[in-house]
Amino acid sequence: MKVRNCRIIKLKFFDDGIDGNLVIAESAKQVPFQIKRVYFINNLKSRKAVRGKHAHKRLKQVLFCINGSFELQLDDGVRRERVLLAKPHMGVYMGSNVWHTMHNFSPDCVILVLASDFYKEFDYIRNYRDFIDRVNKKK
Ligand code: T46
Repeated sequence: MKVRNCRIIKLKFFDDGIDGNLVIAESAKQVPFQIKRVYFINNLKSRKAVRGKHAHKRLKQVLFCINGSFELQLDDGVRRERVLLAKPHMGVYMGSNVWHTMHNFSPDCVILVLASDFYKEFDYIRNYRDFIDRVNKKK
């Protein structure tokens, strides 16, 4: 991927035919950090729904779309990229200092997130100008 600190994560899965699929994510293996928190987002009924619109100072996450689809927009302050998540075993690793926005959710979309730390509001950068100032300072 062209955005800094981001990459595609492919999980191992077993296609058991009429018995369904089994998809596996292991901490510090396919997921490149120790998982401290898991959360999911569902009930995205409106096509106008938007989530994210922030970056994290230290948090690392891997996002999966385990049902339906959505579009993830990534921005490292220099490069931008849009990724369509539509396969349950295909995730996106997002390191720190990546501005991310999620939209174009299908009505059946379920997003599963594996995170490297507990929820900490002070880790959020919710203002885009502050984000740009921060990434410019790091250069
Ligand atoms: C990302 C997407 C997919 C908590 O209390 N605990 C938590 O673990 C989380 C994630 C949120 N919250 C509270 C904090 C806010 O008052 O729930 C509210 C909404 O949280 P947030 O603005 O983080 O929601 P999203 O869906 O816009 O973003 C979250 C992640 O922060 C983000 O990094 O990738 O989910």
